[in-house]
Amino acid sequence: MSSMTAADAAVAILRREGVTNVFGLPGAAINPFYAAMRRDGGIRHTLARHVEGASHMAEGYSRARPGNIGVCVGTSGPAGTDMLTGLYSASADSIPILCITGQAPVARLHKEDFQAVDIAAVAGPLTKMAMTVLEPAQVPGAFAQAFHLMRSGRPGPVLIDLPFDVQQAEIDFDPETYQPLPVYKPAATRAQIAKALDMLAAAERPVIVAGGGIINADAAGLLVELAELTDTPVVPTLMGWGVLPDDHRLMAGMAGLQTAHRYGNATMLAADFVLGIGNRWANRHTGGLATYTAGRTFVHVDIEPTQIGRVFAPDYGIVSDARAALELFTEVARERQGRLPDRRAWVEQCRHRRATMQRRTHFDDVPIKPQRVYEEMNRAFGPEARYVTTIGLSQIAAAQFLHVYRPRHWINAGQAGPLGWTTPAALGVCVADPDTPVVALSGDYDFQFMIEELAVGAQFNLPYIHVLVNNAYLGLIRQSQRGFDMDYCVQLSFDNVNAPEVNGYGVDHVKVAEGLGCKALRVTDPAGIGPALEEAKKLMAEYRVPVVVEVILERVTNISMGTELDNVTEFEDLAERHEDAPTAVVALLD
Ligand SMILES: Cc1ncc(C[n+]2csc(CCOP(=O)(O)OP(=O)(O)O)c2C)c(N)n1
Ligand SMILES: [Mg+2]
Repeated sequence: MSSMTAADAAVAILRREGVTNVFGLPGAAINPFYAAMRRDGGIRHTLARHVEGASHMAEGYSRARPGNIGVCVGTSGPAGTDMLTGLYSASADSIPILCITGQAPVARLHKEDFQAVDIAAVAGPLTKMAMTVLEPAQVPGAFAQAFHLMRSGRPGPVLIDLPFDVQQAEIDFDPETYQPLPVYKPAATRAQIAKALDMLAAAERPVIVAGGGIINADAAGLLVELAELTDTPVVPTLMGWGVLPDDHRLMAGMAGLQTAHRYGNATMLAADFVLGIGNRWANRHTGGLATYTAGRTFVHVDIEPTQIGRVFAPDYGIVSDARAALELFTEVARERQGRLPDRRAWVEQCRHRRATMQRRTHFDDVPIKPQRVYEEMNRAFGPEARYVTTIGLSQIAAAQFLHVYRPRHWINAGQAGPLGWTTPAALGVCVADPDTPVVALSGDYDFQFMIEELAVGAQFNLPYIHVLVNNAYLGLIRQSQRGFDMDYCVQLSFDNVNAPEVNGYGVDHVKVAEGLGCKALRVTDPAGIGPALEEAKKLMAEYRVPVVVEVILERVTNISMGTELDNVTEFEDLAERHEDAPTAVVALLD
């Protein structure tokens, strides 16, 4: 048994639990923890420019690779409150991150000490555990429990708050014999899986709704196997996008009100049976429940027991980790080979919808129409690209037009959608996986929210390409204000006295990005997008910093969206010939 500070013990546990990277920003109250990290010497620290940025970097880090747990560290008071948005976003999307904060000394917590805030109480509803550790000897147990909780059941974030004197106190702790706690994951039984497969077999037009839980469980391969064994079309959710490649014959498209395909919604509405796995029936996926559920039978598989029946009552619910369920699903389906229904006609109908119901992307207009940007991105980036984005018309159009081929290659703050998320999350992804090309996508407002984090990419040599679609508008809110017949407080345009060349679009993003140490290009002509993306790849390789490609868009383009799966408004011409949607995965049938 050796004596060490509680902060040393905390760092030793981080190492034993596999942590190699943290994202943070020091302050006086967390200095003992930083001193312990320095003594340890084995943890790489990325210095954020805003503490909220550190929390989203941690999210990006967790989302990029199976098993990763991003850690964000800040001092007492405002550092913790800044990280709340990351905790919310992580908990909403079932992502484990560990947030560590400094705190005022225990004896002064109730004295309104400088930067003393009850962060554990504030973070409570956003985490699986939020704890101010008052006894130094509890520190090892608190950290062990944190990792146990983050990995067990529905994954999610934890906050540990360490008072200054608790960090410094000496405790007895033996890192050599420290053992991570067992992880709890409920598993379906054979009888449950057999019943669900009976229901699938009894249906005529089944689909699988594949959610982010499958990606969390690192079980995308098994999902594809189940779809192929039973010949069932798959509708990925926004969080599940990438579980099967977009060019797979059973990819039926995404369903929903915004981030969805016309053919995805049509197939969903034509289905008579839905097997949901690791999904949560998000309202932007279902739209109105009456339309979503009418005439359909539902089986819902989820790791969190209280998720079953939360949004609507399924016909049958199974509490299970997605991997455990899919292992049994594939096993039982394999045993039933030869006795499963022939789905060829239904699969062909789904495929036909995919080949006929496409939106147009090919526009030559100047200013550029957003659809064209995604067409050019499809050309410039192949299956290896990892897309990172958050919210806005930019994100919605990206989901409608981009192609994703692998799990964790669409990294999106699906439920919380915090503006500013994209840049720090992309940096966290770059730290987690420096070998896979990262392409971030932002609207101008999302980009401006946490623009300072670009300096982190320049300082720590985290190269990625940031496509910035600039309409000088809070575009999504402008579009939603049509319902109020207004265009109020949503304009980002102004005459920039230093940059007349931006023609009234306001912020000169190229200059700001360059000022922060990055490379940046601006494109105003659709023919220039492709060459700019190729140039960006070269600049990224040469300078090893983020490269921003700003595309000046037409100010007003409405993007398809609606209120019900059968009531999505199309604003642009639909594709009629292949040349209208030349990068669509399935060639258009005229
Ligand atoms: C912190 C936060 N505040 C407000 C919103 C609401 N919101 C969603 S999209 C949006 C506008 C986004 O503008 P931009 O990033 O330029 O994208 P665009 O829609 O123009 O493509 C706003 C204000 C939000 N998602 N997050
Ligand atoms: Mg905008």
